[in-house]
Amino acid sequence: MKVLITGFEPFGGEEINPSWEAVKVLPEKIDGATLVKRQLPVTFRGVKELLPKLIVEEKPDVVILTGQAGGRPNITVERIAINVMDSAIADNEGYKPEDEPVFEEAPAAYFATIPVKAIVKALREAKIPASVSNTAGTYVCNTAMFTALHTIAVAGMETRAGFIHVPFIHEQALDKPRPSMALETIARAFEVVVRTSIGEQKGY
Ligand code: PCA
Repeated sequence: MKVLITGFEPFGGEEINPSWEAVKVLPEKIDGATLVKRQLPVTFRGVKELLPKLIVEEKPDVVILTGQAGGRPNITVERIAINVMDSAIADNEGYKPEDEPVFEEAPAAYFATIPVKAIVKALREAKIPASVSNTAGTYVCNTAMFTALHTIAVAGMETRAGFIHVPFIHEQALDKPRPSMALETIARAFEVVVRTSIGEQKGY
């Protein structure tokens, strides 16, 4: 089994991105599955170019994409990615799309193919606050999730894919009254996500 797990570079004036910080500290193997860890750029163009290449080259059994959702208080497992790029802030190369499709010839949306509900249940059993999210937004994270699911669908692959949003870590929230979580907890959450995604049946 091979799991491609990604985190993002920092964006929005932050010095770190907790998603990549947590991916970095994961073990190389979880329950016999090999982890391929990659950092993604916070650019629409970058994820649309890089992710299809990575998925086609690595042929992972599971793709877990992760990103920061500053302001959310818990781990959120995204249920759906939509074919929209509509951004309130410019990405890391200054691009700020409005009402554009991710891909012209693609469906309106894709459901995650990792077991969303089972993951939330497993996280809660591990004493980690978590819930299902019904929107990954319309910024780069949604584009990454949509791109992964579209690539897999078009290629006819069996690969499961999904997206996990994480809160700020404490170090980012010291000077702002925003919810935060310990980095160790986020890393532990990712281990639970990987374990559940490789073990459970597809579906929600
Ligand atoms: N979060 C952003 C993009 C990169 C990241 O970590 C988002 O939620 O779209």
